[in-house]
Amino acid sequence: MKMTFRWFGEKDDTVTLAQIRQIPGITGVVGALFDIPVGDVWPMEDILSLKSKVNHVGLEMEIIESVNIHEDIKLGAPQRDAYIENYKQCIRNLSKAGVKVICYNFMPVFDWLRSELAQPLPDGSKTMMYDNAMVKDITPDRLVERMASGSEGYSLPGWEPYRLKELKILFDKYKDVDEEKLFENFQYFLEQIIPVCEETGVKMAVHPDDPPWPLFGLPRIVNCKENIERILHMVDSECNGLTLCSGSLGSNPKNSIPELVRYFGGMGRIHFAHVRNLKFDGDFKFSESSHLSSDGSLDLFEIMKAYHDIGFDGYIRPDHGRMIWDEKARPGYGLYDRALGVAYLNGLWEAIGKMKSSD
Ligand SMILES: [Mn+2]
Repeated sequence: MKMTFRWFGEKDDTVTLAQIRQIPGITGVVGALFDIPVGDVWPMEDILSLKSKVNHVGLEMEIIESVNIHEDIKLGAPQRDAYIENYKQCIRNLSKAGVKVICYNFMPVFDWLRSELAQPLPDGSKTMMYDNAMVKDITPDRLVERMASGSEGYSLPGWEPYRLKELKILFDKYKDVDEEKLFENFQYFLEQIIPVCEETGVKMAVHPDDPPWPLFGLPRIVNCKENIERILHMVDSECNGLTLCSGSLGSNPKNSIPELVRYFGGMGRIHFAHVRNLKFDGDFKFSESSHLSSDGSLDLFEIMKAYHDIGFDGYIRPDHGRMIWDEKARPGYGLYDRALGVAYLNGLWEAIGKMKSSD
C-alpha cells in the first residue's frame, strides 16, 4: 500500500506540506484544485504548479480527490455532453502530470453530510456526528447554513457556497430523477469517460455516498455491495473502480467492510482506501471516533488484515480525524488525529505482515 494524506492547498489548509512529510511512512499527498468551479477543465499549469509544490518536499501527487461531477451529468440534462467533454480533458491533463487515480463521487446535490461538526466527546476532543432525527426536521437551506456556521470559517469539501446557491432550483430538477434514472445517467457518464481512462491509464475510483442512505428525497446509489457491483459492471473495466471508504459505507451496519475489501479488492477494483472508524450511537446515528478499534464500532485490524490478505498495493489514507490538542482546523481535517491514524494503520500493517512471515 502507499500511505497518503489529503491536502487542501496552501491557501486553504492549516496543515503544511512540511508537516505532512514528517508523518512516518507518508509517500504522497492527495491533492485537488479547489478554486476551479465544478464542470470546468483543470488547467494544465495549475495542476503542474500543485504537483511541483508537492514534489518539492519529496512527496508524490499520484492521486486526486475530488474532480467533482457537474449536476447536469447526474441529472442527465442536455448540457451534460459539454461537461463530459471537459471531464475527459481533465483526465487527460491529470494523466500528463502523472496522476494515476481520480477519486470522485456521484451524490446528487449534497456531498457528505453531518448534523454536528464539533460534538464534544468525554475526553474533551471534538468530532463530527450524524443523527438522522435532526436531518429529518431541517430544511436543506437551513442545513447548508448550519454546515457553514459550524465549519470555523473553512470551506468544506463539497459544500462550496457557489455550488449550493441555487438549492431550490436544483431540488426541482431532481424531482424526476429516481434511483434507476441516476444509475442510467451514471452509466452514460462512465461509457463516455472510461475509454479515455483506458487510453491514458488513469483509474477512476468512485467514493461511496456518505451517509449511505437517501437524504431529502434525493436518490443515493453508491451505498451497498449490490449497487457497487452493478456500477462496476456497467462498464467492465479495471479503470472503473472504487474508493472504499470504511467510514461512509460502515455507517450502515449491514455493510461489512472486511467483506467488501475482500470482494471488490479480489476483483482488482479498489484503487483507493479511506480507512477510519466510527461509533454507532443508535439507528442512523453515529459519531466519528479515533481510528483505534476499541474507540469505535469498526474493527480496524480486520479491515487492514483484509487489505493485506488481498495484497493491496493501491493508495490509502487515514480519513477524518477528531479535533484534539486544541487544534483549530477544518472539521475532520486537522493534522494531529489524522497523523495518529497514519501511525496506527502503519503499525497494524507491519504487525500483520510480520506475523504472516513468521508463520
Ligand atoms: Mn471517505
